[in-house]
Amino acid sequence: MPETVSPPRVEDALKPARPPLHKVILLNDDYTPRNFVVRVLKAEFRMDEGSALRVMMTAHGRGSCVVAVFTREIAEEKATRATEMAVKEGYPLRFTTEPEE
Ligand code: TYC
Repeated sequence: MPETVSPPRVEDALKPARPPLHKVILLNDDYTPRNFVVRVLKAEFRMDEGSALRVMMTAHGRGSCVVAVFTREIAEEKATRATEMAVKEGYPLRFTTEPEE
């Protein structure tokens, strides 16, 4: 099939660049109860029970799981708030962020 290459549109040069996105990553540990991880995911990331369970079990099995992507500021804020919920309860549960490739 012949490849179609369109010239860049003039409007594209005038559009603001999209901000780079950052991943919020859930880290596994041996001590935080599964139901607490699910509760944090639902509270901070507005996940339903099924999605929260799936993300929690993925981190549990693989060591970590991407929860969601946001702009850097929002990703850091959510990772900090979610980690603080765990700190308050004395659990080692941690969330980190990293730029999306
Ligand atoms: N591994 C924990 C347990 O067996 C549960 C857990 C899952 C903790 C995912 C953190 O990101 C996590 N109680």
